[in-house]
Amino acid sequence: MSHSTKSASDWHKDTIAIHGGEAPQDPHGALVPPMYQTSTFVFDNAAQGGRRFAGEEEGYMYSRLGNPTVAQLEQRVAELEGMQAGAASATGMGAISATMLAFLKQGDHVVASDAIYGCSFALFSHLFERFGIHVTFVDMSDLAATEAAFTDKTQLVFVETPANPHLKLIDIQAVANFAHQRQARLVVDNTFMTPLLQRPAELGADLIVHSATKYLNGHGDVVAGVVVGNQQDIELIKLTTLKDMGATMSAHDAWLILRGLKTLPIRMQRHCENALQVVDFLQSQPAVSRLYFPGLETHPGYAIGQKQMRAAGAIIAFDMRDGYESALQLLNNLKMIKLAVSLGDAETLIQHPASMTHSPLTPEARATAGIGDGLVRLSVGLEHSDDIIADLKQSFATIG
Ligand code: 3LM
Repeated sequence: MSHSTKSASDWHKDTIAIHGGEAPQDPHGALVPPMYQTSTFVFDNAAQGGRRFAGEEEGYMYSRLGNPTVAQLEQRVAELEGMQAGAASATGMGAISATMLAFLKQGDHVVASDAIYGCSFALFSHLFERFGIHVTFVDMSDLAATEAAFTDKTQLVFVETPANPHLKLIDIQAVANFAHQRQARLVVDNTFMTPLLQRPAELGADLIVHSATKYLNGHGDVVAGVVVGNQQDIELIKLTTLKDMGATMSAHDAWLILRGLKTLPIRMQRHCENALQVVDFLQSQPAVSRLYFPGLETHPGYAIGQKQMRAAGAIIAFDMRDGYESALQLLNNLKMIKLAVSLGDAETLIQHPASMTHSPLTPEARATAGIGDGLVRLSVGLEHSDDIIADLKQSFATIG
């Protein structure tokens, strides 16, 4: 159900981040939309309740089936991504599972990038297999291998770019072409980029998923997800997997993310500026043997990034020359930077993918994906870059 009072198609993304999905004027003139913190909605009479459940009349019934605050968020993210509609979920994994399972049945096949977030890998490799859905993980930087991974049962293709944790880049347009030649849908996880830095819809993605826990909310106080796509696909997700499996978003979380989104454009700008400074510093560190950042010309996906990304983002990964022990030492000796998983918050966060975010991968899958024990991932926050660098510097100094 769209609540927009006017078309946002002419607005800049900075404006949509603030006004997208706006409901008609509040009866009291509240600037900020009220939070509809209610489980259920009262009908005028029994016939109206029946009409709403039958889909003959627009209106709310029960917050798992739809909520005005959540609807506003769904519309705002859809407009930011240049898609028709959105469905919000309790977590990013809730969005990914509801999206994938809405289009899959026993016997179907999925082509997925071999470089994806650990829980997406676990969902696809363990749970899907139990239900007879087979997933082929492929190095999608190899387009010939990607094309060869399709079968006549392939229904969905799943891409995360830049990939968690070491920013492998995939050519969205090329993969979309393969998918569409075979009537398969392309799902892109755009969590690391946000709609400000990468527009998968313009490159052929059919569905775009986000962990809204990250940059979209941006303040580290919500776990949430969202998927956007065309009206028909989103309706299907809402009416099947999201409604019946039930991982929907609460009004409170939607309200917080609507607030967070207002500053997304300026936050992303600062995140990216800070990341460039931190990359410069890391390049000068002898303890770092390899730096993964899409803004570096030495990055294997640099040309793809130039084509499809508006900036390199603010996630940096690096290998410590002396491996595991020195990685742990670096993490343990930081003073301001927080040792925590997640990303996209105001606070700079650092973590160890092999033992944390990507521990659900088997050691073999981690080796194939190049996630070594000396790999460290940094989510560059909004503090002053001098302070981020100073903290890293003092911790590197303890390694010797
Ligand atoms: C992390 N990532 O620290 P939620 N897609 C991507 C993600 O990075 C994530 C999800 C989906 C991290 C979370 S690890 C225990 C913490 C690209 C999450 C899933 O369900 O909202 O966590 O999103 O890399």
